[in-house]
Amino acid sequence: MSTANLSPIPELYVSYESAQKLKAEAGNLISWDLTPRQICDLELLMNGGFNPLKGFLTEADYDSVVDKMRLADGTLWPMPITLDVGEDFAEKLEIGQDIALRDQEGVILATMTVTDRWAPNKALEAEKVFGADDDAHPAVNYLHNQAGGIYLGGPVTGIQQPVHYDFRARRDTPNELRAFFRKVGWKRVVAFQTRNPLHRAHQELTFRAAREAQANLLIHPVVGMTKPGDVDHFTRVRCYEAVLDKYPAATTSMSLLNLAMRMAGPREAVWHGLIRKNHGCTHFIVGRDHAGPGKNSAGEDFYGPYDAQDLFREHQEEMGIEMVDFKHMVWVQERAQYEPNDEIKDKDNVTILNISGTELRRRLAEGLEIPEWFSFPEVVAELRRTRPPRSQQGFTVFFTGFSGSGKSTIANALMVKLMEMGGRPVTLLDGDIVRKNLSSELGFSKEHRDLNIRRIGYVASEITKNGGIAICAPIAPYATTRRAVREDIEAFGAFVEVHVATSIEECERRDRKGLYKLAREGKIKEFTGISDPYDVPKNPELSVETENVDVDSCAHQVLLKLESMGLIAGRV
Ligand code: PPS
Repeated sequence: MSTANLSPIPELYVSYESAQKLKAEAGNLISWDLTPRQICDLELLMNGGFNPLKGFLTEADYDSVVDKMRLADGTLWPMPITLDVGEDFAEKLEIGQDIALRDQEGVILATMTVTDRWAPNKALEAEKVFGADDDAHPAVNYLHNQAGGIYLGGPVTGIQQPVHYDFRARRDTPNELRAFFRKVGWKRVVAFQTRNPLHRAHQELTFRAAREAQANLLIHPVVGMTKPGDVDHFTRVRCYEAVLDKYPAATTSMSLLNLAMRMAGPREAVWHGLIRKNHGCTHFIVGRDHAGPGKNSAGEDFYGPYDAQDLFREHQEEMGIEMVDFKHMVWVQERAQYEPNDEIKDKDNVTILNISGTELRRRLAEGLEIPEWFSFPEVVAELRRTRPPRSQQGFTVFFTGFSGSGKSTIANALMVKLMEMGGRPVTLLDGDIVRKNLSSELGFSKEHRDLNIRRIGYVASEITKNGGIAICAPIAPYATTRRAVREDIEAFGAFVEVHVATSIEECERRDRKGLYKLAREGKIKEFTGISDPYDVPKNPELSVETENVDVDSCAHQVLLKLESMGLIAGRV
């Protein structure tokens, strides 16, 4: 019967005195401003959550992890933990040089000796680690569209933990948890990883897992980075706190983990297991489609539903943490209790009820009832507070199309119609208005266009977050940038992409501003559709034709779409 070895594990921090000295010296080093994901990784490197790693992976370790889930010395490690930087920054460095790693406010958290610098084969990393080089996978999208082109590797010296102002008492380092388990005498602990609010089915399955493993229970939610679109961690932690009261305090505890998830399914499950082992746990619950990233660009699942359990089982002995497989719990109405779906013998004679994540989101979005058997009233109240019905949430309508396609005209008409309806403030971020007020220094290179669109996206996401309606009408020629903006906005409300599909020939024929003529004469360079690319949207929420259709009808089509999406109701 496995019990935990709860002696402290190595951290990368130096003593308080050394840290003060090092911090002063590090002020003179070239410094790298860490991205939010890198801050999460660094925290777990420094506090031993990623033990046995001693820093960001070297090239040899990276190659080996990508290829066979092992460090170069053969130790099992499934996830490349790499420090990605831009080429300009990488070029400034000498091998062997120390750099300072700063958080986003400029606080020095650590130093790193750069022993390795290389340009990774990202397509290979995507294939091997995430199973496909497909941007529909959130981590592959991150790899190609957000991560820098160069990786730096080398040992890290920890100066201080990243600062968290929220839920401080609920965050524990591996050694703090180990000390807690020692103190309360918990020798067997089963960890439950989650990125979702907990409902009654989760409570039942965690009870069962603890009973099966004869272990205490650690609810160990991820509060670092999860899947884009997830419920924000502030709401989730308030939900967890409400549910925690329903567990016996003597056998259950909760701690928050500042992990940046990759949604890498099977490899992620093994990684999660190793992290929990480092936090002093002996058992780990692995569910169906653990850390699943959703569908690929062909509409199919990236991984098989039990791939994660299979890979975990294969390695659990070596990992030193045992898997408890997650049962799919369903509500049996006649017996008024949750039971594992595959253990119900009298399926024909009983009523089996279940509400999927998608169905729950729909009910919240439409303000429909959420039954008592499904969740706890406190959890539902929290979720309703942050997710009011769609008709009361903010949203963004994002028009895209060629210059002169009619974006601004339709956007203006839509704005007036929405203002006539009332209820929510409406802001128009038209291409020309934005270029005048937010982006006056920018031109039309890819870099500048992207910056322009990211700025629009940022403002629209703030408007959406605060319950308003943002109408954007730039050209926005690049699909990856539009996707990035969509992700930023969907964290707070709906993103409605409207392709104003006027052909380039028609736009040129209209040539309202006389710009096409100038572009043809070569007097305007990089002109979209003439001498610069435009990625036609593949799956916009709506595509409007403007040839032989009046503006009022086009704007009305958008209104109908908004209505069908539940974003506007009879009386707002
Ligand atoms: S982008 O690509 O989204 O940043 O462009 P946007 O901010 O919407 O600006 C487009 C307007 O700028 C004028 N203009 C050009 N468009 C495309 N290519 C080039 N090189 C260019 N130079 C100037 C043009 O009038 C666009 O106006 P709209 O409102 O789209 O008709």
